[in-house]
Amino acid sequence: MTESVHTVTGMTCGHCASSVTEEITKLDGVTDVAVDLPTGAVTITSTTPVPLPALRAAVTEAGYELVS
Ligand SMILES: [Cu+2]
Repeated sequence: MTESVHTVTGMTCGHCASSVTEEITKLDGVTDVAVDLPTGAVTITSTTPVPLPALRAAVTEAGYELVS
């Protein structure tokens, strides 16, 4: 298992968090996504490391921006 922490901007409520979670969960190998709304920290647990371009695309698809 791999765990990585990223920062997503633009999320303001639980609905935002669940949109981001839903899109990231669709990525290959992702088993868990945890969003900390106040900080925008997104912790992703996956069986293999998630490629950054794929992660960025998923966050963009949800309507937010991956900053790190
Ligand atoms: Cu929202």
